[in-house]
Amino acid sequence: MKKLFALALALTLALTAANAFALTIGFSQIGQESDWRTANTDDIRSALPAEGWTLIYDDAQQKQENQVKALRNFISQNVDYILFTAIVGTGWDEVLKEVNESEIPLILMDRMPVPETLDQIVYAGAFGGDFVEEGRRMGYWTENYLQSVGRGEEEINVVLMEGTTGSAAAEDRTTGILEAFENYPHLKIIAQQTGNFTRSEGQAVMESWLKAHDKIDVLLAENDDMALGAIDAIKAAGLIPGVDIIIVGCDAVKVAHEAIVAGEMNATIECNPLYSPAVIEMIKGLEAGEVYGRDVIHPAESVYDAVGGIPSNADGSLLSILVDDDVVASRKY
Ligand code: GYE
Repeated sequence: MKKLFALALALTLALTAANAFALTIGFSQIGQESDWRTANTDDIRSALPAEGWTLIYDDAQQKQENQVKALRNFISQNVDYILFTAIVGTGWDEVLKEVNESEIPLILMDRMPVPETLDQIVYAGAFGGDFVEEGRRMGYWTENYLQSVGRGEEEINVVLMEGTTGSAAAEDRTTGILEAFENYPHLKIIAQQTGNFTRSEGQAVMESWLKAHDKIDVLLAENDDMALGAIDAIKAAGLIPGVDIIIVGCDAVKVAHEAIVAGEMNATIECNPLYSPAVIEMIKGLEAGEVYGRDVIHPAESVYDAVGGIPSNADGSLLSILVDDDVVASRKY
């Protein structure tokens, strides 16, 4: 009898332990607009199931209403956690209230809802890039590079290609760029338009700018995909990308590194999409009863370029890293 009891106890304990980790996680992704997004999706979709967890993945195809539907589906399926990236900042109050009412822990990743919404909701944790700082780095890198090539006094025409309108990544990067530019009146933004974070729209917007403006000195693209699309347009117009027009991207995806080595792009500001180690650690912590703060946790990020050593932040302490073949080979995304 004693033996039987011990066996039953051991079995119960084993089942409880197994159950503690048999988690189901709903992941509402925004779409597949860029290399950054592909890396982010692949990372989560491979690492979470590798923990033995079930991942329910939903691709909203760039539509906010699809994300709202996905969140409601996760609630009705009573998943254990919801992992959520907000395609744009506003329009979430109602559905996130429903998530909170369901008491399913919410983990925010990448693009955040606007602060007014964040203030009203409960979330277990948040991970995302420091997009304002990334924008500032685009601005400071540009000025310090121009100074390094003796163009610090010249009137410079800049075109600013923005990401998806209303998204935290685009709005905040623009804020950061404009903040840095305030210090440098010789940098003039002559055109500013969205390329929606895609290569094809980046190409189309650049084509129209090249027709409308005789002198474009610098392109700031809020992601690398748009920069790469613009490079195609610049070549088609008979100009030399990276030489006739200085090109600064954001994300630091592998293809951008290759373009830098090829001399067609000048710099890219890093934005790390690989959140799975942090997300997994947080879920395990939450399972063990830990509590996390409400501040968005930012990964450490660098700046990469074709020359190296360019001061890339407000106090000049962050120096760009020169991209060579070894750096390209070491890129994970
Ligand atoms: O920079 C861009 C993607 O939200 C940080 O979205 C992300 C941005 C990234 O489409 O390439």
